[in-house]
Amino acid sequence: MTAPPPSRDELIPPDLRPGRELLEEGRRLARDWSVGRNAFLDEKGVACEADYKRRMAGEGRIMQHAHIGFRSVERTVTAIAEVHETCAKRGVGVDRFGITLDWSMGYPPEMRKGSRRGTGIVLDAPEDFARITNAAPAAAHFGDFMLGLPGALANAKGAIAAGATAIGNLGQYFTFRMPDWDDDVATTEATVTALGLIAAQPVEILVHSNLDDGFAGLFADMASALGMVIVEKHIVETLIGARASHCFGHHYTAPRVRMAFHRALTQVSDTPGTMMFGNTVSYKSTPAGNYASLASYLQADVWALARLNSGHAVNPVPVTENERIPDIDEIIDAQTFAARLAEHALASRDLVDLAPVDEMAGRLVEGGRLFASRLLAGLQEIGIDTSDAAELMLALRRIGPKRLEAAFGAGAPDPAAWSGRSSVALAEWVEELEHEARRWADAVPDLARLAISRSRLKVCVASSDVHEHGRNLIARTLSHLDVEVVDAGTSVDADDLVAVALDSGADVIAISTYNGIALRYAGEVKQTLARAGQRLPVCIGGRLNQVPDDTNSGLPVDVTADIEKLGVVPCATPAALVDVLSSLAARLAERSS
Ligand code: B12
Repeated sequence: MTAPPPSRDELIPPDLRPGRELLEEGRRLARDWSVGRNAFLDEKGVACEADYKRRMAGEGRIMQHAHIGFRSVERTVTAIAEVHETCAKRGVGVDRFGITLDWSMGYPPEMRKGSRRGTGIVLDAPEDFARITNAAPAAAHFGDFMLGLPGALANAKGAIAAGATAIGNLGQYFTFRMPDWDDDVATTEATVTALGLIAAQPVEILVHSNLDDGFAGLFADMASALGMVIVEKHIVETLIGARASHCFGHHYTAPRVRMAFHRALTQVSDTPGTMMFGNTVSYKSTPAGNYASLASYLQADVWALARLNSGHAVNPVPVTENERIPDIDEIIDAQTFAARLAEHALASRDLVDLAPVDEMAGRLVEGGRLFASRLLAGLQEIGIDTSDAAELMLALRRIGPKRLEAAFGAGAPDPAAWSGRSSVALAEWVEELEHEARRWADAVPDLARLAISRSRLKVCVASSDVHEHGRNLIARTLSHLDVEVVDAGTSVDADDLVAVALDSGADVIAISTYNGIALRYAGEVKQTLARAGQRLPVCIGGRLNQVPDDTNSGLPVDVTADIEKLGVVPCATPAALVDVLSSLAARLAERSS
């Protein structure tokens, strides 16, 4: 390990229960909680979605996935039925629905009441899960905020009883943190017990892992992301006895990259895939422009599946994704678009030169296997029992993507590189981030840049949730402007952020927020500063919206003006923060002159 390796004691607290014990407890629960039947299983005449996927793949069908979830159960149930029926009338088959649960579902049930809520749906009782799985004869996929969080066991029970046979999202275990919840031992124990319950079921349940929700959105080398597939399969399939089904896509833009990663994935896993997620980070334009991004990634996915149908469904993301939560007709349009595009793509697939795809897939597989073997050997070296699912998972979560990649990455050590190592296949988000940060820094007029550099300013940056790219972009841009960056981290509670900022003597607080809590979070930071008798400038950017408390649509609204009224600076781009730094530098220069 390049940095001093963390010790076993630093990573594994004595009170963590052995994985075998947790799995046994999960297995015992299977006596009372077993897979129920629902509209999808009955209409398709299958025991589980995996069997349906194998059958459809065998018939060469390009399956379709729709992500859906509004605040209320009622609205979500009618929306699922409406999307499925309207599409069916158009000859478009929606095979499965991904249910975007609210992040408060990550808490144990007893903690959800009165807890803060985001933009998603809350399912209180197992019956609620069954209402979803019977809304249409399509598979319900419970991914977000199920496994990997403290509410994992309760959620798994509800989904299993409702006949859901694809349950996720293992990726979130490694990166997601619930506000005001720091007990990752309890989170680990709940998740491993739930995985034991899943593995003991009489029918095959796909344990879904969205790599982009996990470390893949944070690894600089795509070979590390593929290596994580191998590590997660070791945990879920070898140590626990369930089936691991991997999804990727948010961060994969270039058609060659999507096709190569899919090819590489099928060479290290034969479990039917859940879905290839839409390339949502490329949605940076208007709906009309986003249709081009939709076509670009969907066409590549259809070409990949036409070559080897791994059971993954394609996921046409509505073109309003970068604005807010899409509405029903936008979901229907995206599904209709995908079905028609699949026909065109199947007709043009023979024009595609697969050599560059296979060349890249080969590098990813070789690099991924190297990363996985180095990682497991390296953890054994520091005394981690890599045959114990709980211990291995907690060690990975606590070490984190940056240290794992710096220590075990397939590339050669390189201190100038994002992860401290050169990459076998550099992740597109890193290239884009470096380019964007340089562009925003170079856009600052020389005089302002000089003043900022001379005034030795310090900015405390943080993100209020799992979204890191905005925060990383700001940190990188500031370092180009010779501003000292104090990193307060990701998914930080407002009071912890203010504490870090004051302790470090920061001059400004810069927040990146995306989960529809912008006004509430900005307010909490201001109140905490006021309680400490401090008046630091606070800047906030990202998605400045929030779901109004008194709403039934559940869709977030823009809160920029309300944030301004708090005396917090809303920032549409990094330029707004640079303006704050310029005026601060000018005031400091005046004072010292
Ligand atoms: C990438 C992404 C993810 C990744 C994040 C990976 C990572 N490690 O960062 C993953 C897959 C993990 C993810 C998860 C979720 N996501 Co998300 N995600 C996105 C996505 C596609 C891109 C956002 C992004 O990072 N862009 C890159 C940044 C650099 O670009 P930008 O936002 O345009 O930033 C510019 C400005 O805003 C500004 N800026 C940004 N921050 C700051 C800060 C300061 C101080 C300043 C000055 C400027 C500034 O600078 C940039 C250049 O101008 C957006 C959709 C979209 N296309 O925008 C959805 C989105 C943000 N996600 C969304 C949601 C709901 C979620 C989930 C809750 C979904 C779920 N149910 O699980 C979870 C979050 C769970 C959690 N625990 O927090 C919603 C938010 C809804 C809303 N508020 O209206 C969006 C809009 C998608 C949607 N339409 O539903 N997500």
